[in-house]
Amino acid sequence: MSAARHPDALLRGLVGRFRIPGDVGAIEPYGSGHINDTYCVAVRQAGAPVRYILQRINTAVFKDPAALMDNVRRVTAHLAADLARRGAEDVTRRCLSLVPTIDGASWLDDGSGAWRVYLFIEGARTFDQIETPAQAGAAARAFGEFQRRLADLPAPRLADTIPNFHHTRSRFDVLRAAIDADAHNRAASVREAIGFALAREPIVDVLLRAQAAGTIPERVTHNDTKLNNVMLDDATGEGLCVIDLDTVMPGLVLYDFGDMCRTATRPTPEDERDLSKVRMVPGMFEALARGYLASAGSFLVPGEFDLLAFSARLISFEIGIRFLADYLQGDVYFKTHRPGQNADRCRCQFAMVESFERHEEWMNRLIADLRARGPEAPA
Ligand code: ADP
Ligand code: GN1
Ligand code: MG
Repeated sequence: MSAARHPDALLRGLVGRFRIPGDVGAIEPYGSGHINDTYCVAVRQAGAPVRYILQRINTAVFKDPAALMDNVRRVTAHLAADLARRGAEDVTRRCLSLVPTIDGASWLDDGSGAWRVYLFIEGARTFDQIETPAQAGAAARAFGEFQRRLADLPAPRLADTIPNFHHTRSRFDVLRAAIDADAHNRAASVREAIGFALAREPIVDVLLRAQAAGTIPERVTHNDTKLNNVMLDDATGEGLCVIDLDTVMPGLVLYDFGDMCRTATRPTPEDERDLSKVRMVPGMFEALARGYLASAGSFLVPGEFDLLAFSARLISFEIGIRFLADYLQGDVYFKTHRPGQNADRCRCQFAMVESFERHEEWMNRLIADLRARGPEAPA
């Protein structure tokens, strides 16, 4: 899907329907997410500049926005209450805060889509590409902390906002159907990537089997832990706030750890075309593993520890086959900014799979070592 912006008048009308006092200034597209339409809204309140995030939830992807927003409301309220209880400073910088509509709802449907507003978290930013090992450690620690804090989210079970989201077998079947249909005559241009994918079919069931066997438990997980879904504090570098909560639902911690590895150990953009640059940087992985285990090491069970390194390879593969299937289907899911971008994204993820395959023994040894030292290993 190619990126497009909404008319200014429509956006201003929407902002007027949320509890946003003050004089509304510019409304500009914001961020580089592949799914939702995100805008930054500048407002002057009694002379002070304040910003908000206005977002259109992609309802082609999230078919039940009411259930999704119910999840987001429960999760943000739980995190805010936990922070307040622990006397944290700046609670509204450390978890997302929904701004209600004039009618007191957490979102609205205006016929053009499902819209919501968050307070803009100031003095922090997201990164599309990792720059230092310290960032990898900070991001991973924040995602681990996020999982830990949601462990006691009261019942009922969160809604599955996208059924089978990380069901790698289903993702593989979708790819196979897309190859067979070849509806846009693109298969020939990605022959090598298709061969790479088909040759790795045996890995797609590993986590599903372990879950079915009961060696890894279902937990509340984020499920989209790419690096640009955590805000790092400008002043301290700390992983301040986990964002993009649309896929927070029951899942496996290994999905989260794997996607952190995919995005926070690779020194290039996600669609890098020079594949000689695409690799897992060991120093980044080490910092990431330390950061994650510093916050999550205390609650992981042996079956989870054992598959952490493998999850990096599996999730890089899973996202790679999703990009490949979307390319074959005509770029209907992920936003693209140029032709062939999804094919490039796929090749880049597959280069990461190869890099993780080469380093898996070393990654396993490092994790075993950190595990032996206990959860308090310094990050
Ligand atoms: P998508 O689902 O499309 O990835 P995100 O919710 O991740 O959408 O938002 C896109 C980007 O907007 C983020 O990567 C981040 O840079 C920025 N962003 C989102 N929410 C906030 C917020 N509350 N404060 C500041 N920036 C935000
Ligand atoms: C999408 O929304 P965003 O850009 O954070 C996608 C993830 C993929 C990721 C690949 C709901 O994440 O699953 O891993 O792109 N989100 C959804 O960059 O499909
Ligand atoms: Mg995002």
